[in-house]
Amino acid sequence: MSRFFHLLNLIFILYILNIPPSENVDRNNFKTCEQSAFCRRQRKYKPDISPYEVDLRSMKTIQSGHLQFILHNTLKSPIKFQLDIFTLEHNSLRVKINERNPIRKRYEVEHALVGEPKLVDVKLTNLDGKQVEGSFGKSAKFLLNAKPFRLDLFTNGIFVMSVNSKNMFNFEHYRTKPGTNESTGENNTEDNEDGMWEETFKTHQDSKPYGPSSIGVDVNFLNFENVYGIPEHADAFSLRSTHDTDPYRLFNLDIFEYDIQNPMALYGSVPYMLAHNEHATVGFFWLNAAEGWIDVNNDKLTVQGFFSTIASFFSTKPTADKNEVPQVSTHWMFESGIFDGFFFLGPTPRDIFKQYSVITGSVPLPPLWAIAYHQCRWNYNDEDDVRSVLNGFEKNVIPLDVIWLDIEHTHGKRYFTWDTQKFPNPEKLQDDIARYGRKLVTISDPHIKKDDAYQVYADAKALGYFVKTKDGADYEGSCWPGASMWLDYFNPDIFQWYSQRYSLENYKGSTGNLFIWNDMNEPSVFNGPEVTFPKDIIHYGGWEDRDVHNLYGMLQHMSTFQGLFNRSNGHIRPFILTRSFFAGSQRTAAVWTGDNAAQWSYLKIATPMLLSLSVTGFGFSGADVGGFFSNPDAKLLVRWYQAAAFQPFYREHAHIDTARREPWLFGPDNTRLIRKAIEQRYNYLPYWYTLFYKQEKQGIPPMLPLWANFPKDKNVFKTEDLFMVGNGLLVCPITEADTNQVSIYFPGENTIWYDTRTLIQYNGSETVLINVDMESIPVFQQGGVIIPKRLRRRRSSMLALHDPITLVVALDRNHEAKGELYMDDGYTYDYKHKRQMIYRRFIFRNNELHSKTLDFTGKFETDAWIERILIFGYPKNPKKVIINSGDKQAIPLHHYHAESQMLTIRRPGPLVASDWTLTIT
Ligand code: NBV
Repeated sequence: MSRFFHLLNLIFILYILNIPPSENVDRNNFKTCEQSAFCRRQRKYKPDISPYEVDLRSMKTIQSGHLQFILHNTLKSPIKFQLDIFTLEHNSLRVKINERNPIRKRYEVEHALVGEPKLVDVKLTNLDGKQVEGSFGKSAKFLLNAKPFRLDLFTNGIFVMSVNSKNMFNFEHYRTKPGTNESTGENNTEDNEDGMWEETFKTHQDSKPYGPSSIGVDVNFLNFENVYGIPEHADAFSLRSTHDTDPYRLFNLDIFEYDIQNPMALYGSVPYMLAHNEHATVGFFWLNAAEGWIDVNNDKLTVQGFFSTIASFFSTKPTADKNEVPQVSTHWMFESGIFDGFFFLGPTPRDIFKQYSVITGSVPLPPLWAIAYHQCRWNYNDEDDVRSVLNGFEKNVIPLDVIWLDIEHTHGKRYFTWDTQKFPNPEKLQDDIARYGRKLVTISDPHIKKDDAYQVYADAKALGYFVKTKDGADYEGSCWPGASMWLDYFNPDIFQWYSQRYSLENYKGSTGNLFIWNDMNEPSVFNGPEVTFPKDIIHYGGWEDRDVHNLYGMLQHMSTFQGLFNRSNGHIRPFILTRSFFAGSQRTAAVWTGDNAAQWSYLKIATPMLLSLSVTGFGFSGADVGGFFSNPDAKLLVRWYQAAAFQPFYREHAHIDTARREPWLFGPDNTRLIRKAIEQRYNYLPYWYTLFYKQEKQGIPPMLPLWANFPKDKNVFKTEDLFMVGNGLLVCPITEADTNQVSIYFPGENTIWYDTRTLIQYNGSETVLINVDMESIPVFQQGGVIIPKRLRRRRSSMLALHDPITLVVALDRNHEAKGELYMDDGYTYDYKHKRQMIYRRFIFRNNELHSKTLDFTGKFETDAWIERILIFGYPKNPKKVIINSGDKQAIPLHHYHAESQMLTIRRPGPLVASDWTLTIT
């Protein structure tokens, strides 16, 4: 009894404090590893010696850079596997392992890669018939050990990764069901293990007609202590050891009210992990779209036996007394598919970003407006509501680029339709929105309402376009519209057909100013097992959902992208936001972290979540500002606006049951603070846009962990409360309510950091207590970097397109700095096809600032000019400043502020597109 009252009391206290109990999610709806039969089997597989052996005599060179071997499981002699090794350009290696003569073909992932990876020659050495060594590229090497099967990888002569050194490679071949007539007669007790041929979870039965098919493998990162990636999890950036928890799960799910700091699956899956230490950054990507689980453990490798023969390759020598080096050992388990592993050998962070983007693609340059500020809510109720929100932005002089409509705008959750009571004239509404260069985004979910009067349903039904049950009927489940069906985008005809729903003709009431949000595409099925598809339903090609599950969301948003692309005949860059994603999704959609909550802890976890996404290719991602569930107080909301102003995708969004929270509803002072945060975003847009351009070209995400810029500074390998925007800005979100001081470690020996607000200078390699108030969060510019900004107030980014530029030159200890500026029309593909763009480099050296083109073929008409140059860390008041541009010379006014060491050059005047030199004497 007293316990009961204690609990009631606690709930009451949480209620008055407006703190929901920390456990939101109903975990019983989702499997643990123990409840997922293949995970259970794989996790406990730990033989002393691996039974897998490579027959080195079977080696065939299929072509230069592609070798093939036969691999045996010596405990199951008739079963043979094929091992393919591909040496790839950019210091990368691909290894495939598949059954040689399977009784059923195993699924190989489509749609994720950009194309067929390019091979490079390999130089082979056969070592005593026991090992094969292959050198390729600039500095990469693999060592294949035959008995047992083990693969070691080296970069620049350093031993970095090892596969199956813990003997956990375990490939479940397809087999006939024991007891059936065609049984191969294998006397294998494992075959009768529970969960191999059927599995029940809650009331759902998985029929498993093909039996066990999972694959497990250990991949170990030698001499590393930190690994990152494998989103999506609401967890730490440097992945935690899963010794005492479940493994990290990769299975696209809609987890209602997800908890933070745990390895549960979320909406998207990217089976890609990076490891970083002061010597190298490396990566491992297992291209597999089935359900996956990954154990992570920090342990030590004892350097004896084989490892002592290669001890000279360790980047840190094993200590004599202990004979040990640290390692992160990881154990990967997928339910089906093949082993298709990519090993990226870096060795620098930049190399890694490039290497992964060569394989899966990079985020294409978004339209400029898409990286500006977005206002969303479930729901803006009708046209008047939308207009009044737009007016609010006018009245309060807050810039805005995009307004969003959630599911209630449709006729009963029938996507591609409008609730005509609430939205009688959507075209007119979009034209009005477009008046200031703004856009509308509408939601389009994948569930199709089962209603013969709904054209999309009726047509798809007639064409047989829905995903099928195992018995061949149309699969029916429930979602927002009630009884629903799901399109099978895996079929190219259906993919095309769905994309055509977005044409202006088919999507009545849409205009060229409307863009798309794909939600619920894991897919979320309210009455399905774990709120998604049953694993035994069938997609195009006869594949079970088990094989392809994590691709479903990606295929929907790729098809949406195709639709918007075709709508403008390939002229205008589409914008799609997706909740579900897989490796490769970054090529066609931005992502957000789904249904977070209005709590400080969710603001805090947004940084590690976005960093994990960034380093795995998702440079265009964000979290709902303010938190989706429940109501943020003003302080939390302001802090969220301030942090997200420096995160790639910047959108305020809230649940239908929450109080309205447009920026002006929290009193004039908070309105001012929110305005200021949003304005900061607009001020830095030229910098952001330049970073997004670099991302398209080089795969470098705009939001970065500190180690990406300071790879040798060990103090930042776990940092997740600070992040960088490019190499120029160090950002410290404030994630606690009453903070008036934060302790910040500034990375980089010899680096100077300038507080962007006070211009106080800090030294790298020092930890400093910084005072904080509500005006802004701490943001520092790195000495040595030049950042382009736009400081004029405008209603939207597109209205500022040709506005003048301010250059902020932060000098390093040698009084030097450099930076870049990219510009184009902000919305078409003309920058690609017609080279209508400007890409410039600024260099400050020997008291001169030069502007030069980085791209001689580019040309973009603009009268944008340099309106102001601010130089931080300038040592003295100069006599004179001269600017030379072409045959013109000018002597602009300058002002020196001795205390802050800032030199301001007013209206220097050259056109952004021209070459010029500023000389200070
Ligand atoms: O469409 C309604 C919401 C949407 O606002 C949110 O952003 C999505 O993540 N949607 C989920 C479905 C309902 C969630 C409770």
